[in-house]
Amino acid sequence: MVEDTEYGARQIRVLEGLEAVRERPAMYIGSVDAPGLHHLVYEVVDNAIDEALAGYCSAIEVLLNEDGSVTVRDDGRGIPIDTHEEFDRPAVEVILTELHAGGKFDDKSYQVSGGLHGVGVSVVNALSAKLIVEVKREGSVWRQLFERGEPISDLERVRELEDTEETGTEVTFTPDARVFETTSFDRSTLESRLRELAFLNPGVEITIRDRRRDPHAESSFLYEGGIMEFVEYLNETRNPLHRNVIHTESEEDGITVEVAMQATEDLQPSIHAFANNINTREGGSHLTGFKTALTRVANRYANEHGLTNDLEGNLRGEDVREGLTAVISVKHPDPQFEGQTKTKLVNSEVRGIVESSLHDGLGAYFEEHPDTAEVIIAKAVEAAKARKAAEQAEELTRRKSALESTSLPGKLSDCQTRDPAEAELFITEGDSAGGSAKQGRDPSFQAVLPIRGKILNVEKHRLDRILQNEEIRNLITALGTGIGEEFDIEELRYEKVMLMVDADVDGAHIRTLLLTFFYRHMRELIEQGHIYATQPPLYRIRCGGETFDAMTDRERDAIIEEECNGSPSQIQRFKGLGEMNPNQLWQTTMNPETRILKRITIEDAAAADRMFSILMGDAVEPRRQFIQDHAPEAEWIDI
Ligand code: 1YM
Repeated sequence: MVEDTEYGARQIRVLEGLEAVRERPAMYIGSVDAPGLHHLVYEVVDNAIDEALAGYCSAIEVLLNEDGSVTVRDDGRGIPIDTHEEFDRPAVEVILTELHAGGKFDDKSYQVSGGLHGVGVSVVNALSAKLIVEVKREGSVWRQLFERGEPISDLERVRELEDTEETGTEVTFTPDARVFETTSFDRSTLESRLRELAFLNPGVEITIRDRRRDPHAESSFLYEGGIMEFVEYLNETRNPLHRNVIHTESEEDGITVEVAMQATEDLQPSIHAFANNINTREGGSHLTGFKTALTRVANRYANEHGLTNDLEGNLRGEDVREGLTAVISVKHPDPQFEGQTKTKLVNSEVRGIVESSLHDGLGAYFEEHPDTAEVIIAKAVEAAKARKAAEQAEELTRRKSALESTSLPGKLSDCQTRDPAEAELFITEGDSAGGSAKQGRDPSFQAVLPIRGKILNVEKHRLDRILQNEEIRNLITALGTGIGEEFDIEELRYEKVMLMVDADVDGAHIRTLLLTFFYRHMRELIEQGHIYATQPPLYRIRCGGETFDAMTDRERDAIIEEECNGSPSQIQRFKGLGEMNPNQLWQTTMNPETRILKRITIEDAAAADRMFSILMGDAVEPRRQFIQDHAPEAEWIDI
């Protein structure tokens, strides 16, 4: 047996060269699109975070350079430069060229970061056209250069340090355009993850500088209060019900558990669970433990103090979580991740550890702060009552739709195919665009559902109220999935659901309302990539018997200049979809051969939550600030 395992391990080792990484990059970093690209930065930053957790590094800098490269720098001990015995090469070279560099590096007991896929910096090297590492250590600066993972120089001493005590590591890499679909880094995507890392690792200062535009544009994140400040940050756009963030912390069997939470007047929960700094979007044992303890402590307190007397039965978990903002962070010496995106924590012992940690911590907090306990329970009781009303309303719609038997909404122009895999639904703004779409479509696989006016803002209403809205009911019936407890993605009637709105502010508002609805009540549709936004052109330009479509003002100018030598024969501006004739609408927006679609994705649930409460919630000031900050770059806001 032992021999077998060793043989297997050696085999794997041989196969897993950096060549394998270049051949199948997605296996190591998830994808070769924008998320995969940004993952490279996180992978390098993770090494610096590990060094901070070991207690040797307090500042990390990320620079977006003008030439498209990224520099990550820390003030830790510097990657070791002495000769690695097994490889007979400098340790730093081994770290950068060997997958999961083995030997003495494996037993880093403090290493809790590790990255989403935990692949290490050699993968970044393999996927970079160029990489430069500079280490300050032992009184000198050492440098080595690489191309596509191969060293193109030895590790060289480049200069002596004035301050011989100075240490640190700096990695500059240029992502390989042969590997990645895009090589341009998005500052706000990086900022959001770096801010999150700063919350999760209190005391570590993380700075990002974008030198591509303004050499001085920089953001710096340093939170001594850790995840308590994370909760305050998430609640800047919400209305807290009590002043202080509740915080509990404990350690058992080398596993640390930390929870921060604050209840708000809002309806949506905003609960984010992390394991070893990784955002476990698919949840897992830590989240389960959290939910169990929260429900149990709330019910016990409520019963002991007679707060649920006018309620039949106990509070349900979802009642207690309504409007709750919480961050759960566990650190585990050997975390196991599973799930579609490897973001579900499956270590089973964690469940009980988190449960008892919060049970004790929150129980004690409630006893010491009865005012806080009471507002939290009162809110949960209110939620329970609304839930019961919603259940009755749902029962009503169900009975109603049963009566109407095959009751697809009258406004839906359905497609002929009954195979969801090839069917598409276009949700259009207003009846006139709906009319054009209905005439312009290919009815064999394209359905059209016009939505009139503004649908209800679901951010501000509970499910019972939402279900009273006819436009929303039509939408739910057309999709076929049901909603709430009954939601079943298997019943989805269309593979692609397209939001087709005008390219103006009203269109953007309707799109945001629809996205809010999907995000809050049918999130799986977004997560599984079923929701798209169509991108109709703004201009049609004619010259020399040819027609060109332009999506932006800049594109229009480029076409006029390059295709029409400065003198087009006609420029048509489409103000709304309704202005296009059915044929134009088909050609520009609906024809799979020529249309441009944008798939809606959720990169970062915490950022998306915040974004939706900023855009759609009650608080006015954050929205004003957001609009002011983003007005110049507006047009499209990614979630
Ligand atoms: C910008 C990226 O990689 N920093 C970094 C990495 C290491 C160390 C310090 C380090 C670790 C140890 C000892 C140790 C790494 N070292 C290794 C290995 N920043 C960045 N800073 N001395 C320095 O773990 O004992 C891997 S990463 F394996 F060589 F020790």
